[in-house]
Amino acid sequence: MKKVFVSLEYPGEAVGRLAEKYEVVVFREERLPTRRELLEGAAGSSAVISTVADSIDREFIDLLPDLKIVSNCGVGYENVDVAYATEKGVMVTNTPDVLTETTADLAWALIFAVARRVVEADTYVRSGKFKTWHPSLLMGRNVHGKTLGVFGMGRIGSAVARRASGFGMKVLYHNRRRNEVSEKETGAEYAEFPRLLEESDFLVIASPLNDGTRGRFGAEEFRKMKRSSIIVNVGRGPIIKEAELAAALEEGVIWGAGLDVYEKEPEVDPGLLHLPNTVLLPHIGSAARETREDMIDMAVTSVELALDGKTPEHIVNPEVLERPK
Ligand code: 8YV
Repeated sequence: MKKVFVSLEYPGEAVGRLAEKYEVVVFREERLPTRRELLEGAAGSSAVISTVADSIDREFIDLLPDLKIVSNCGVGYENVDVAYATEKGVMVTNTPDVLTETTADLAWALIFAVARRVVEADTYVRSGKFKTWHPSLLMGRNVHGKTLGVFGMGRIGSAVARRASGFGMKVLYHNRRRNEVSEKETGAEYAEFPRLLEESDFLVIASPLNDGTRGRFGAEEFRKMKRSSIIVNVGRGPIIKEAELAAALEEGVIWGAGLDVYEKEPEVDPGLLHLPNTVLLPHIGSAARETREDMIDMAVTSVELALDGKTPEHIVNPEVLERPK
C-alpha cells in the first residue's frame, strides 16, 4: 500500500478520503514537525502534503525514492526545491485560487486596523482607560479616497485592488509584467517602482518571494514613501527587511505597518513588538474555515490524481511530465 504523509492536521474530511486507498500518516501535534520528525514521518512515502514551513529540499527528496508528488497546501511554494523535484521526476502542486479572496480580505483588515488604530483602541477600552470621549482620542487616518499601491498584481493583488473601488480609491500597482486584465477589471494603473513608493498612501505587498522580490523594501525604499503612509504585507516576510522597517516606524519615516508574514517566521523582529503603529498577525492570510477546507481538499485531490497516474490541475512544474518517474 502506498504511503501518504501529511505534515499537519487539517480541518474537514478531505484527508480521510486518502485513508480509503493509502496508508496515511498525519503529524497530529499542534505545532510544526521538527526536521527530524518530518524526515522520519515522511520516510517511504509516495506523496507528501506539506506546508510553507516544511523545507522540501534535496535531502528530503533524496530520502524518499518512491516520492511522486509534493502537494504543498498553500499558494506559495518557495519552501520546495522545485528544480530538484523536477530533476527527480517529482510533481509539485500548490493550492491557488481558493485562498485569493480570503487573503485579500485580510489585507484590508490590516489596512483598516492600522489606519484606524483598531487594535490600540480595543486595548484602550479593555484596559479601563476609556473614561471620557475626546476629539483627539486615537485619531487615525482616512482610507477612503486615498491611493492604494499594490506590489505584486497576481491573483491576490488583483483581489485587493478590486476592493478599493468601494472606497473611492485610486489604485497603482507594480508587477514584473503589466497585468492588463487586472487593469481593465480594477481600473488600476501600472507604476514604476519609485512612483509606487512615492504616491501610495497604503502599499500592500501581495507578491511571491523570489530573487526579484527578496529584500525589495528596506530603509532606502521607506525613505521614498510618504511619512503618512502605511505598508501592509500579506505576501512573504523576506520581501521586507524587517529590522529596517522597525527602525523606519520608530523614527516616523512611515506612519504604520500591518504584517501577516515575517522575515524569519515565526520569529518577529523585537524592534516591532513594542510599536503601537504596527499590527502583527501570525500568518493567518488564508485562515478562514471554509478556505482551509478548500485548500486541503485541493491538496488531497492533487495527491489522488498523481497516485492514479493522472495530472493534477495545479502542477507548478509541468515539465516534470516529460520525465515521469
Ligand atoms: C498558507 C500561504 O496558510 O498559501 C500560502 O502561500 O502563505 C498561506 O495561505 C500557508 O502557506 C500554509 O502552507
